[in-house]
Amino acid sequence: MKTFFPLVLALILCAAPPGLRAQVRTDFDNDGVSDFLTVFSGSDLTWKAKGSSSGVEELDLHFGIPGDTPVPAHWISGEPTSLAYVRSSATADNLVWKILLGPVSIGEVRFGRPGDIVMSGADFDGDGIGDAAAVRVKRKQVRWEARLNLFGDSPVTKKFKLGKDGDRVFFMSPDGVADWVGSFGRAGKRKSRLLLRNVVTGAVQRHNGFPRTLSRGTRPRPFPIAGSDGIDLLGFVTSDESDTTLSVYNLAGEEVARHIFPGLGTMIVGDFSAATAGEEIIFQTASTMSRFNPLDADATTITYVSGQPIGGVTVAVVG
Ligand SMILES: [Ca+2]
Ligand SMILES: [Ca+2]
Repeated sequence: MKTFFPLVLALILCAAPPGLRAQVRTDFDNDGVSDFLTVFSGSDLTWKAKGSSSGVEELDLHFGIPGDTPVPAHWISGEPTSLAYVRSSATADNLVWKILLGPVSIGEVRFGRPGDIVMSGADFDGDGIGDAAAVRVKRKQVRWEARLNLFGDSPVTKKFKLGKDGDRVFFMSPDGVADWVGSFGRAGKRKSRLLLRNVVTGAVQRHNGFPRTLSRGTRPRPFPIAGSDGIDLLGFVTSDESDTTLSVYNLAGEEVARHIFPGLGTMIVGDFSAATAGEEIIFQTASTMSRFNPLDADATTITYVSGQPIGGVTVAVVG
């Protein structure tokens, strides 16, 4: 079976439609399926991952301290997913990104400023290597700084404006080729709108069809969920006292799936099942864990794993 498996995997990859995003964001055993990554905060940060093929612990590493923001991604060409975190520097006016390059080798990059919203898990130029963004609001404008191949040998920085104060920023792929940065907010009194910008070409898309409720109230931040064609859907999470609701929209502003998870907890996204098309959601409460595929619209209870789940997409304020 050992020799058979890579062949099957190769066939699946070849059969994928052109342009399908090949980047599986947290894959340590390199089988093309996301592994379940958790961190434990103690005297330091302990990272653990269970391999999707082997089911055994692929890693158990101490890296970073509580308060660091985990940003694992496919940062290095030819390597599986690398562990990394962002830390606000007390002495300098910038953020420090650290990556674990080997058992004792740590790389460091300075990018963004304390208080920025930082993003990882994106691939803005579509080369399969992780890119990063840092976002801040100044004079009511949303100012973006993107760093292509952040931990690579020749990173490229792009600066631009997109969106306005009050928007929720994130990234997603509208074309299945590359991730575009997004700014989601109000459009007049009746609608919500999504602005997308291709970081490399500067092309901008405007999608006006979203219902107004999505940019009112708690204004949930959208997050990307890859569909079967590699084009991302938008996930929105809201909660009341007892339940957590995931609503999934396409770019036309149509709700394509909705699921109510009993309880409150943490949701992450990844390609956690090869059996269902596109990416899945994993939802963890204090005592239960389930997996949900928006296209399949079926939720499955899965074996509980403790620790804080870390998805392959991070959008978080650091500082
Ligand atoms: Ca895997
Ligand atoms: Ca890239």
